[in-house]
Amino acid sequence: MSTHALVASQANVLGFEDATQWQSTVALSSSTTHSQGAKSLGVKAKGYVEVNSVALSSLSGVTSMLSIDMQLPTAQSNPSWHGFVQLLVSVPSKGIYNAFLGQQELTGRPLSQFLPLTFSLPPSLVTTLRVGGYQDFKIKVVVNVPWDATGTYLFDNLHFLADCPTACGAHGACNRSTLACDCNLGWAGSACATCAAGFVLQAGACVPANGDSASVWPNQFSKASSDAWLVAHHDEIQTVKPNVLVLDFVNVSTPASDTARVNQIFAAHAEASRMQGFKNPAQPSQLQYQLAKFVDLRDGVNGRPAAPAGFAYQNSTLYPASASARSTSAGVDYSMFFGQAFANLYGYADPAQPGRFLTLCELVERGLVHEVWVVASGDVPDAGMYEVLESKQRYLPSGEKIAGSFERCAGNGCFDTTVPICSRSVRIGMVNYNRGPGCFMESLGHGMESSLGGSRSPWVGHDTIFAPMESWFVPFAALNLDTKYGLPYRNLESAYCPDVVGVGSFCFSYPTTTSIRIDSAGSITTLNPWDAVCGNVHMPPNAQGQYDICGDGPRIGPCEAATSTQVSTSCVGYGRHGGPGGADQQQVVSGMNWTQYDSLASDCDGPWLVWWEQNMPMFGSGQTFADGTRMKSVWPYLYY
Ligand SMILES: [Ca+2]
Repeated sequence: MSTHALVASQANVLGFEDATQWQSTVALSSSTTHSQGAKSLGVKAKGYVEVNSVALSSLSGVTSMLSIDMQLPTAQSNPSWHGFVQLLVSVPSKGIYNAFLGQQELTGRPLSQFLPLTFSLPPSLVTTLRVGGYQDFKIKVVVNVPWDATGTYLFDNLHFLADCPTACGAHGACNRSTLACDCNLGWAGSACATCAAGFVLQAGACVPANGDSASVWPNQFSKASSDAWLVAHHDEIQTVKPNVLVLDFVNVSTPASDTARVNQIFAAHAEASRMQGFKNPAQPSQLQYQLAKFVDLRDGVNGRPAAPAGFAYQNSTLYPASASARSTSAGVDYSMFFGQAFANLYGYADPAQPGRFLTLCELVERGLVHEVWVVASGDVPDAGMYEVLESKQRYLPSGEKIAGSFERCAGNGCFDTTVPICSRSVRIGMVNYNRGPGCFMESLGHGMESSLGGSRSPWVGHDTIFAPMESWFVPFAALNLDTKYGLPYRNLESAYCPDVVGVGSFCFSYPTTTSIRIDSAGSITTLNPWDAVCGNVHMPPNAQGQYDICGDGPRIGPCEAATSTQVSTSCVGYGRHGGPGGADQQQVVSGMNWTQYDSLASDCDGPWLVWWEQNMPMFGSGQTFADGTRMKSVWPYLYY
């Protein structure tokens, strides 16, 4: 007879170093693919499987959150459902039987890499586990995956995550990355016990100080971008009327011509913000730009001298760039737009100080200006501007601002560190005076890809700005091709699509309406089914390459029915669940769907973008995520 002392060390069991300390009805194994220690536990799961630990005595390091790393196998029998994992805890001697710690969905998660899954312990369980005096703690991992799964699921590194130094109370949750409390909207402080700036306590709730509801923004309660009111009242906002400060530097143009161009851009957005206006002609415009002021900064006007003889540029001497920046076609100095010299040119008197004028930050903070559109010429070499830049306030998922955290990149550029950071978001775009309204619509579209796309912004990479914006925009704009289709890149712009001189880059084709053939530098991938949903600024769902808004290859003119590729997408049905089993309904589209906007938003990708934006979630569109929660309107988000 032999006896085995039960040597179950907490670290070895929870670290999955020894497969014999776990039991299941399916085969368990040890794998050297691990995220902790030397080994992980392999589970040959199919359907519903339980994996149970041996008994452990009084645990150390107990906190209110457990994390486990899991790796999904590459082969997935059901691409639309990967399953879920649950954790349950038992300590029979303390009267705890299968206490449920939560469930983590696996669908949509990346394959073949360890993912941390976290689970919360109720306070009473934390207390019991900390007090100790038990030898019968067991943890159960429930793995529920497709019935015909073939791969091995790996588990590793089950451990308690550190708690925040202060309890986060009823109005927040501990952020395990920062070990600080993430407060709910309206709440602030280390324990989320006080009202955030802009909110007041009313009947136990923190409500916006400027509290009442309104269907139009800005309004008497809220005027400035990044106002807490916008977040709290988002779903009531039917019409957004942002104030645009237009700065015209083009010596070779006229205010009449440039004002006409600005009005065309306003009109294109008025159309693009009509909810599916292509089929609902009576829908109102939800984005109605307002001209705050047109500031004529040309030479030879407003008492200023004409440009010197032989002046080499089409943009005036006031254009904010040094002589060397202009002669070398470097960038303009954006900080000058924020300085007092330009404040004097804008000409908004400071009511508190006679003779002084408000700076750009002050105009933004008062809600007098939400965007700056610089009308400039790009026809003669000069200091350049980015298509669009934005300084954008970041938010916690709850909608609470992250104090002092601003994303400084948008489109394909970033503000220099010398550019002041206002206390609220501000966007500065460059309108090429000699192009049609579609080109600036494209520039603003790239700004949307950046702010709404957040961590999956297709151009300059950056972090999340506000997670709920990404949640609907990323699938809408086909910025999730790695997780959705297992492609080695997130978006089609990232496929390696070499430029053919004089022809362009066209490496996507559509063998059928439901499939795509991708030629990434000779590496061919065919996907069927394929659904680009609404695509993005450069890539309509039928594009053969970037900028191919008819889906007919090199651009030669208006889209034609005979040559415009037809594809099946769920763009028009996005978030509307009108298809079989609540899926989004698909329909066949081509460039003929948006060629009706050729004259409204002429040039660049304008016609396509009008149709693209019409399909975005907006007031009254009723679009929802799979779990039924509302996809919030795009327009207020632009001024968060
Ligand atoms: Ca391990």
